[in-house]
Amino acid sequence: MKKNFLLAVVAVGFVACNSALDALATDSSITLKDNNTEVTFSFQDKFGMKNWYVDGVSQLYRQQFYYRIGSTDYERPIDSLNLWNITQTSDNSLSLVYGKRGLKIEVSYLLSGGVEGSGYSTISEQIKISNLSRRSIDFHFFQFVDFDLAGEYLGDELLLIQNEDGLFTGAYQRKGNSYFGEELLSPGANRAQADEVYPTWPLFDSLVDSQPTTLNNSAGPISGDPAWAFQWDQCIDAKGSFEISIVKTVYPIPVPEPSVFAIVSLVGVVVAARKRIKS
Ligand SMILES: [Ca+2]
Ligand SMILES: [Ca+2]
Repeated sequence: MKKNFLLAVVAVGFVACNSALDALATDSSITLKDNNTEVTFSFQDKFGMKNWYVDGVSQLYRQQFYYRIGSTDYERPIDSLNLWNITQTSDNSLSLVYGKRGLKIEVSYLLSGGVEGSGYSTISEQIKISNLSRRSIDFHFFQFVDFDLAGEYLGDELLLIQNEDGLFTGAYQRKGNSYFGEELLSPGANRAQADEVYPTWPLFDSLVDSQPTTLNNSAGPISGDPAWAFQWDQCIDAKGSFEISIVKTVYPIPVPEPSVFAIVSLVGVVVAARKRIKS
């Protein structure tokens, strides 16, 4: 009886999975929606997360995750793995399971839009990397993010944040007097790189070339059309796993511009701005 029940559950899950995968064959993206926000996840054009529209304003050009096993191979986007499962239980959530023999990467997204007209929106991401093999693996995980706040690629300033242990725990980006974009990480990344993506994009190129990449730990501040990448270096035990939590938020700058903008004070300004928005 119990066995039959389990078989039934597996069968239902299989049908749902196949249905979602069939849909992907004709439409290689899924768009999440919540309140004032929508964001799109593409599976085949290597843009990953894109088109984060908050009250109709585009804020994110793209985000993609990459991985490398060992120190001599090159990085690959996670969507180069097999897409094993897609689960969407609501308009604002999505879970994707990628894998190949010996490796599974699960990424879950939750979109939390703000009230209409607030300009506020948050995306939470939970990543779980599982080593299915019987040997430990020297695993390297990369995240590439290119915010173009207010839909304009120029005019942004970016600063990456390190904690007292030297781990990178976040990124703050600002567009003049209009918007902040921020990202917080847990655990912090071992390495990072802030770099320009206009008129050339060496950081992005380094993640899609045929050489192993080690980020150079340049944290900014930089201005223009910045982007950043984080790198987690982790030995994952046989049958073990490693999890990463990421929270992104965008919101308008609600206070008059200080007479002299100092990006090093961004953290304090960000906290004040968020309190005002949430109150
Ligand atoms: Ca590379
Ligand atoms: Ca940018």
